[in-house]
Amino acid sequence: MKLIFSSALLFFLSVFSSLTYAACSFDIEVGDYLRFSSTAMSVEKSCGSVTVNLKHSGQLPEKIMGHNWVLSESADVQPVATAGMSAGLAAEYVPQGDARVIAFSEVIGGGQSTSVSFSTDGLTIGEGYTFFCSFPGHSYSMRGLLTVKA
Ligand code: CU1
Repeated sequence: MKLIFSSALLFFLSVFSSLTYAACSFDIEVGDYLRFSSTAMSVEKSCGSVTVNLKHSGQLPEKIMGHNWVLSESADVQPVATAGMSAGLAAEYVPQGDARVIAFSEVIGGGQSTSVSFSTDGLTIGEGYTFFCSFPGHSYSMRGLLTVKA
């Protein structure tokens, strides 16, 4: 009886965790520090569209401790971040019209929230994607892996 209960519990836990882990909508929090609340995301290609809700729970303004959420192929993070630095805050620290940028949110400061939605059509299962903050100097520590499942 105890074994059946444990198995049922494990089953529900695994269903629950797979539901929360490979989702189509994500809440990510940032603050007055260089870290995302999540460093790994798993999306399903069948989502069609994925939404990332970014919340800055700090107090510093965007000019000093701004954060955004940018997605590119992992190999493109460094060149995109460098180009974003030149683009400046008015361009959300993202190079305009750059095909290497798959999705990006605006830069927000303390107390602000934003969200970005993007299509999963252009994402390839098994490809390495990285999300990062393109505010100057942040991409080294503010980054995480995005995995695409079927
Ligand atoms: Cu940042």
